[in-house]
Amino acid sequence: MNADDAPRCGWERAYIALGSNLGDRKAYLAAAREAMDHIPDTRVLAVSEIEETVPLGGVDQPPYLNQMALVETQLSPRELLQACRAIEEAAGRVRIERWGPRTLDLDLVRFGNRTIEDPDLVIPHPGLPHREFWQRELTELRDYDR
Ligand code: A4P
Ligand code: MG
Repeated sequence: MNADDAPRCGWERAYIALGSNLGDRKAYLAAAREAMDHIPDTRVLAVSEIEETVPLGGVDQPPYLNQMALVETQLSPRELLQACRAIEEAAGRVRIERWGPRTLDLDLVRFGNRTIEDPDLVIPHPGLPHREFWQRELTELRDYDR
């Protein structure tokens, strides 16, 4: 049995990173927060401040607005990832180039205490140790995660 198929045990807490560097960035983040609150069996408990960050990954692209959301969910990690992808698609996200510019990117950073290493889902997100802004945002939300 892989970790994602483990029986559900009620509500679990997960962190979702929001990022946008194309178009009306603030509006994309606002729409994503609203849409996340409408994911079935999921509620947004708290969000961090929005911060503007220098693009990582070596592709020449505009600066990002980044934000972190703490959610509580009864979905599995894979179901939550699928819901996030549907929200990205609704924001008109087109995947042209890996690490490249995007209207909206939603990454699953943590999911409870789970560790998952599947080809299409890695938890905690492997970018976490390298992204200071994610670490700052997680620290900001720590008091809500009890
Ligand atoms: N995937 C595996 N694990 C996860 C996870 N925990 N959360 C898979 C989300 N997705 C996960 O993602 C590529 C594949 O990763 C998916 O098929 C999914 O199954 P994608 O969103 O299609 O492509 P991507 O976003 O271009 O690639 P990736 O590797 O997710 O890049 P990142 O880490 O999202 O980086 N600079 C700043 N300042 N701020 C940013 O937010 N973001 C990126 C994108 C680059 N530079 C940035 C920022
Ligand atoms: Mg991504």
